Amino acid sequence: MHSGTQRTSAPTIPTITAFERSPDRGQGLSRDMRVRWALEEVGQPYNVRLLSFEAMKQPAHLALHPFGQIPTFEQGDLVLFETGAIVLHVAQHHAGLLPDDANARARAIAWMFAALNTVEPPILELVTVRILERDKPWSSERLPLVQDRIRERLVPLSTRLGDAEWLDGAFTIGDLMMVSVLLRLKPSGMLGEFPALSAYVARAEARPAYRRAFDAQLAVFNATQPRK
Ligand SMILES: N[C@@H](CCC(=O)N[C@@H](CS)C(=O)NCC(=O)O)C(=O)O
Repeated sequence: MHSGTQRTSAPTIPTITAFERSPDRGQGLSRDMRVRWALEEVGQPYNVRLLSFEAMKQPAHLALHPFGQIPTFEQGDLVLFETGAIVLHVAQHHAGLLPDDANARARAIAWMFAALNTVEPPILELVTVRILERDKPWSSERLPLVQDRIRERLVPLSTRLGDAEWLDGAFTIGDLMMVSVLLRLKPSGMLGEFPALSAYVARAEARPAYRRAFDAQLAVFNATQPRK
């Protein structure tokens, strides 16, 4: 909860941005999902402003997000971009996603950075090879190299997790971000090589807050589908 700042009015409900029509067809892989999930975990209601690809590159949105991407987070005078920063902000202002103990809190933040800086980059490369570079003549040659780079991250991650429920004690933003990143591997089937990590992801997906966030973003996709 907030401390140290005097509020003259009730805190406003935050607004996040998301794709009007998500390229993943509502599978929960767009990055607004992480922010929705964090907000659901802490019980903070939120509004969503949907954007077309075109609108994301217009000055109005570029004023909020320098790279013209989603998601953004607006609350009162604060405008944030980057999911790591948004999720950390949410966790720092509500109970539930960071431990009280200072060292455990620092470790949870370290796991969040590990998800974003160490595990996500090779996973994004796989998405690039499988989708954006699919038609390139060297794509099939590059694929195994990228898959091996992912394994170099998942083997030690799986070893560290062992048979624990979460990465470091209770569920934290470290788990929320790590699972969000690992979920991007689902379409490739690679997660299946790591039973402990598959079970870890499944445990997170079973959380009621995850389900609510998933259903909310799927409802957006379904609502924007042309009627047959
Ligand atoms: N590092 C950024 C990445 C944001 C990002 O890549 N968003 C994607 C949607 S999942 C996007 O807006 N893509 C469209 C584009 O880059 O033009 C974050 O974590 O917020």
